[in-house]
Amino acid sequence: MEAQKKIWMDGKLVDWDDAKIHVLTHGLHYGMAVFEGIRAFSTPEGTAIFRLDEHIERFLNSAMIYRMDLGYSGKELADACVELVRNNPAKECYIRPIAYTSYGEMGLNPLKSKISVAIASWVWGAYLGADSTGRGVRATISSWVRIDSRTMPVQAKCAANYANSALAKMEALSGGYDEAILLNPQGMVAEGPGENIFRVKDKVLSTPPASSGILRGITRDTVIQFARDLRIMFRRNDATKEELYTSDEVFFSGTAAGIAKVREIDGRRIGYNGTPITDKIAKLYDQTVHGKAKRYSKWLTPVKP
Ligand code: PY5
Repeated sequence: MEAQKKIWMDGKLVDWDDAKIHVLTHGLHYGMAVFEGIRAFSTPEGTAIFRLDEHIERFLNSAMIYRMDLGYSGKELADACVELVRNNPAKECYIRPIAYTSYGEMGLNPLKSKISVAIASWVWGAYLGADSTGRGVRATISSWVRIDSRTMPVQAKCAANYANSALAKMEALSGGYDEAILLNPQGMVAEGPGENIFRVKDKVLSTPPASSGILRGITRDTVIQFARDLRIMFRRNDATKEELYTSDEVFFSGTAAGIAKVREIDGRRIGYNGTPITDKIAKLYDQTVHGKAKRYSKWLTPVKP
């Protein structure tokens, strides 16, 4: 990672190298941290943040679920993201707000800890690599089952959830794949470790419903709105892994990953006859985030002073 200039910490912009925390920070030990992943893109009018309000709303909901009082309003946090990006050199970047239980108490009761909030930004290319926008990535169904909402709230973007994601990711990589696909405890397709998943069968686009135990992705919502506007038939429905294997097209969606094509799942070739629907959506996504689709300019928050 290349250092940027500033990181926002508890209300102030501090120098990149000074954004440090104590090793006994409570959240580091017990996973009590909620975070967001947001991107800023360059547009003809300068750098702009994509769907900032929706990301901040999800951040506040994650904090609320974990009973964390952030001490900042949504507007203050959104303004802090803008201020940070404006003060850092990158024209396109990934933005990571995080709230965590701070240093001071070590017991399992997080309610005794002060909550700290930080926002960092850095340059992050295509999360699943160059193949994700070209010929597609290779995925495998994980032996790890996606966490269940009876165990942890899956809608809260909590650091603890990502232990499950990391296990699936490591297993996929060590098997020679690029990414994992997790099933839920009912055996239905849930999502990737850090991405939602879509499939196309007989010209119908579909994705698992929120009740399948996924994170309700903001990119997922963007794709759903695109499908409506492009008049692509769309359904939210559960799918088994063999329904994925026999799909005409499969792709991941996420802030880090963007629209990432899947070309193979467990040795089964996907997209044999081209990927026209994925390509249409990926193209519109690219135009939208770069401020070249007027209809969606409401989703862009300009960063310029
Ligand atoms: N599902 C999970 C488990 C995720 O972590 C993410 C985002 C998504 C779906 C997609 O959500 P959205 O479209 O709102 O981004 N993952 C983070 C991201 O910034 C972290 C990835 C390392 O993309």
